[in-house]
Amino acid sequence: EFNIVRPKGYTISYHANPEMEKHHFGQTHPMKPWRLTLTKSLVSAYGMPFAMDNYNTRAATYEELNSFHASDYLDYLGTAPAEDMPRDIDNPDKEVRFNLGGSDCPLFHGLYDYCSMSGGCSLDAARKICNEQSKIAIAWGGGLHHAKRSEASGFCYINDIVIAILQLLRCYPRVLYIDIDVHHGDGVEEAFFSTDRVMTVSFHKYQPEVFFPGTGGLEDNGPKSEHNPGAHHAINVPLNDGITDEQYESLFQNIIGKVNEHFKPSVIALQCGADSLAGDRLGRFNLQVQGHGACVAFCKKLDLPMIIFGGGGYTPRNVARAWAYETSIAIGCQDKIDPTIPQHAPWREHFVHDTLFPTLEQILGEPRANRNTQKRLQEIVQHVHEQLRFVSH
Ligand code: V1P
Ligand code: CA
Ligand code: ZN
Repeated sequence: EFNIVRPKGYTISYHANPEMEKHHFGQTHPMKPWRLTLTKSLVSAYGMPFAMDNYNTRAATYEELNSFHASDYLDYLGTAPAEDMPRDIDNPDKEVRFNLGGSDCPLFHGLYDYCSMSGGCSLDAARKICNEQSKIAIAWGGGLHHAKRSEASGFCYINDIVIAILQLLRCYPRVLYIDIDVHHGDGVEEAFFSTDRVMTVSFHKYQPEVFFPGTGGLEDNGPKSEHNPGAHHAINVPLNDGITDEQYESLFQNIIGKVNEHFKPSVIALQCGADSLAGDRLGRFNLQVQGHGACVAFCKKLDLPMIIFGGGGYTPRNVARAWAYETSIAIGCQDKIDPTIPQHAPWREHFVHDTLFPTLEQILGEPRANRNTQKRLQEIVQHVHEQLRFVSH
């Protein structure tokens, strides 16, 4: 039924590597690669693969990872032995190199393969956008925004987004990076601090010393040294607990609409971390599948080529709901989708409620208190507009 006629130039592609999903960070670790399997099975149960080009992606090569990451870091990542217990609990004194082996970034079996597969997934998506074989390329296995050139951070070892954007920069003059994960997209922001060809915009919960990673204040807009073309090209939207769909959508559309007018991107890289949804194990917001998806729909309306990445998301059933719905938005069949999860969907019972759009009451019982005042949200919009006066292409 979703085998709709696709006008030339509107191909949607779905990039995934089923081998990636078999890796485990450890029993108590929040990151569950299996959520990608759950997402794919829901996408398939809805028949969406008929409306897309579907690719089983390869692992990125060492040279490709090396386009961003330092050789000594990659070499260590490739040879560090897997540990069966997180180091800081088991034996706290053992040396930690490159922030590898702590509880956030454990050394698990097949780590290097997992990282290169995530990189390959996003890089394949970027190549399809570069050669114009896809208008929108979906890479739910990517979106690992915290990884630095020589350091793992916050469950991220390889920054597949930076690698994909470096590829886009070979073919497009300007890339707009948007990050709706509940965490600050610090690794991507830092990687492009000194260029005006990439603008980064992250929406996140901000509470330094309390909430990871603690960076991304409203006034942090890139180093303002005299000759830095990248100054003003980092936009941060720091939020408090409990933001609602209505507030988030209005903020997102206002800010991204203005950024689009000033920066005039040639391509969009959208990180869709699903930990900004209500009921996430790590997140603090009250977003529903509809509000999260509205961000994707708004970006699609800008009618630019786009890569859609995954990212965080620690309540797998809600991750699968959001990413399946967002896949339908990319295809353009969201209005035809049956809100009841198909009878034949694998793991149907896992969803608890049989709908794609559970209410806040169904997800949470009692919604989290909303600590975002309209006054503060207006101040944020005001500051962003002022920053954008420095940006004109
Ligand atoms: O808060 C921290 C560090 C550990 N403390 C010393 C500070 N880490 C967070 C990391 C969150 C990473 C999010 C990644 C992403 O943006 C992209 C994929 O979503 C953390 C948290 C937390 N509640 O913030 N680590 C853990 N929880 C954790 C819990 C159990 C086992 C291992 C890690
Ligand atoms: Ca974010
Ligand atoms: Zn996150």
